[in-house]
Amino acid sequence: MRLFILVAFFGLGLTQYNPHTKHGRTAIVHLFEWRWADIAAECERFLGPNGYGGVQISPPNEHIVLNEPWRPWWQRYQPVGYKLCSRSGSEDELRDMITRCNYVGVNIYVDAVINHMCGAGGGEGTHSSCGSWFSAGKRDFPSVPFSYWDFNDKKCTTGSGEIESYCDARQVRNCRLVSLLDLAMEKDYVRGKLADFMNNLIDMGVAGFRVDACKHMWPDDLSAVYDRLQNLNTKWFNNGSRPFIYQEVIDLGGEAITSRDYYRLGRVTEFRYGAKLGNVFRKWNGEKLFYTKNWGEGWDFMPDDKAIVFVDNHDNQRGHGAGGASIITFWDSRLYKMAVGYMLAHPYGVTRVMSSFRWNRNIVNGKDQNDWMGPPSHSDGSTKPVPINPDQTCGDGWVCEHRWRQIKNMVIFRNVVNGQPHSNWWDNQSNQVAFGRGNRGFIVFNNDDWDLDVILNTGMPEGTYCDVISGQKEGNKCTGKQIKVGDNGKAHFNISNRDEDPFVAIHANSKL
Ligand code: QV4
Ligand code: CA
Repeated sequence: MRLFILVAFFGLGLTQYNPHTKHGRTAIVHLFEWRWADIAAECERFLGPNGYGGVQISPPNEHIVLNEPWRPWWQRYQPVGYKLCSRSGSEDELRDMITRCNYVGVNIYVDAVINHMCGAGGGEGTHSSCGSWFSAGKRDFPSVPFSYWDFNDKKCTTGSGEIESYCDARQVRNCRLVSLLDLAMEKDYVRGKLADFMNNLIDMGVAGFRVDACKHMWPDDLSAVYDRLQNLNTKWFNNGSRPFIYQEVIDLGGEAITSRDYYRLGRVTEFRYGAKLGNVFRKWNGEKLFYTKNWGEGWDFMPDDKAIVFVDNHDNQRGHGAGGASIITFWDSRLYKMAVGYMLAHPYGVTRVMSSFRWNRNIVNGKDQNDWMGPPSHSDGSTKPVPINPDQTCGDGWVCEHRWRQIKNMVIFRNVVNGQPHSNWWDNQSNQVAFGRGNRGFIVFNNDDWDLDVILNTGMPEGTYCDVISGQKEGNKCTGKQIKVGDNGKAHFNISNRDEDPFVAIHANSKL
């Protein structure tokens, strides 16, 4: 009984670490800059049926609208207020999306921009996504309302009012990040407005929040806001469920602020994960795939139960934020499929898959001149819908990595092996490795410049399995390679380094 009470108590208290995904689903996808109407359709026609647990959406609240540059994607990281109309659609469309996704068991996580409002140079007028008037110069946002005394201008001690050094925690949290007007979050009034905004979304049925720019907010201020959040809507979630919180903190070491400062509040983005995995698959800095035998905490990443992991995100895929050149994106699709496959096969962390739009990448001296470009849009700046081609890929510049067969099938793999231990590791002391997940799944990578030809212990029951990378099981047929596992659990793998995708994955549900 005592144990039960203890478990029940912690079970409730700790649920901000739990994504509350349904039906044993384990991965979420960031549908970057998608319209609400398209996300609703995607939940029903693709994400639900293929076992995606949730969607991270772009910021849903009112944001600045910029002409120079023309409608950059990052205008949505410059809030003007908390009305719920944005480049992705209206409040009604947002509500409809949340409901329809919930009906098919796909959660919605909101990107919450609460550290700041728009840039100091954002001007004055109604150039905002719902048409609300504001004045950046006067620090006046009447639709909230926020005014001069709700900002940190006086508290920041740098000459420019900007963050000048990341070695000084007070600057990082009280000064302006790239000129963005910094909110005075120690104020009860400001905390209340932020909590109201988030509670409104909880009422509508969202499952949690990706909290933007947490490095720039004091953990105690964040804690005060989170404490005011209601439990999740019981129409969709268990009684007493706390909103899932994952906090954006870019910690690659060497700064005053660390990820650790935020563990007690919720999960935290593990940016070392994608940076290191990029080095490993690119074979930079002498990295080799076989060094990943102790991938996860063994690589000095944060504790497993605190981490949210991803290969790339909307910033570092275009040189924003940090993480640098090693980050692998859809532009390097062959490596990308392997890296995402590795992430999804490995038990560490809550996993997030990126889904991007293409832009006219133009790198000059290491910097992309077009890193600002917004999503595929009409000439009036409105975002284009996501058309689905007959072969199930997306059109009009939407990349839809989450629909790529190899990635989609690895999301299913992760669900099938959920809860199983990392097992049956094998490597060739170079860039060929294999591992299993108990007796439910097995994956083999060949990232060397020669063929792999080896008999391995898979830990799987005897049978013929369909490789879900080169193809997939369709009815009783396999459209890809077939792998025969003997009664001793052993199987023969042959992966040419010239294969379209030099890796193979089998799982309990791909058995023929
Ligand atoms: C510019 C200059 C300033 C100058 C100002 C004058 O850079 O020095 O003072 O003009 O007006 C955009 C522009 C930026 C501009 C700024 C304000 O890129 O040049 O300032 O707007 O007008 C995104 C983009 C930013 C963008 C911002 C707001 O990445 O480029 O800034 O949106 O539109 C750190 C943080 C981390 C952050 C990361 C990018 O610790 O938290 O940088 N990541 C998150 C989001 C990210 C977002 C923000 C935070 C801000 O993931 O997408 O920034 O909400 O590592
Ligand atoms: Ca701040």
